[in-house]
Amino acid sequence: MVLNAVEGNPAAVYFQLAYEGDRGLAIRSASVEGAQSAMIHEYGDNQGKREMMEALPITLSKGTELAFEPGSRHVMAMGVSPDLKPGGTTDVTLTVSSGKSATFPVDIVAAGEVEEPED
Ligand SMILES: [Cu+2]
Repeated sequence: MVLNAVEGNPAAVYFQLAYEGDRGLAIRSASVEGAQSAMIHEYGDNQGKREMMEALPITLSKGTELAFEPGSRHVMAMGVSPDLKPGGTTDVTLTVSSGKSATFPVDIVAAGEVEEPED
């Protein structure tokens, strides 16, 4: 999770995901411990401008591997607590269409430690 250079602005969360379940499903929502809300974002074209938008449901089937990475899909965390500091960790939870969820820890880093796309 990369904190925003401006405290209180959204932070972006990046990770690799591999799905090995037999049943196909879709990621419905994300939440981040210590953030008031979270959304899954991807980049799309808006009248010739590349910008972030809410992602369509992400489908998973056995063997799916996905990268949440700068310039691509990511979890955007809004209302991040000042208690989340570089060097710490927090938990990300992904909830899927069946209602099941998976929670995993992510490292927290300061803005600028991961290359972000230009706005
Ligand atoms: Cu975003």
